[in-house]
Amino acid sequence: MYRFFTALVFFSSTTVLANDPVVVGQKDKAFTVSEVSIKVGDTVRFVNEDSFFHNVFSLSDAALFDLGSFPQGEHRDIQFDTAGEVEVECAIHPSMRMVIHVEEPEG
Ligand SMILES: [Cu+2]
Repeated sequence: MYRFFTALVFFSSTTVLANDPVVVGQKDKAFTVSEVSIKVGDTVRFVNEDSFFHNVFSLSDAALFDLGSFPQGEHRDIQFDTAGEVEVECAIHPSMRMVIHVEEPEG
């Protein structure tokens, strides 16, 4: 029973990560998740759910980027091509931080 459950979870999460963006919200001046694990090649979508602007940027070696600032309801996508740990921040709200673990694909 336990084996079956594990296999099911693995299958569904792999399917989602391979095809669809991993969604991370920005709500109440915070990222909706503090950490997320993805595979190399996956895309993360940042969605602004607040009524004011947010920004998304990272100074990490594995992914150096600045997606700019955007208002409520808008989103920005970014694909991760290098394995490593990516610290993501918002330039407007310094307390907003989260970490993306970009892992090598298995097998
Ligand atoms: Cu912000």
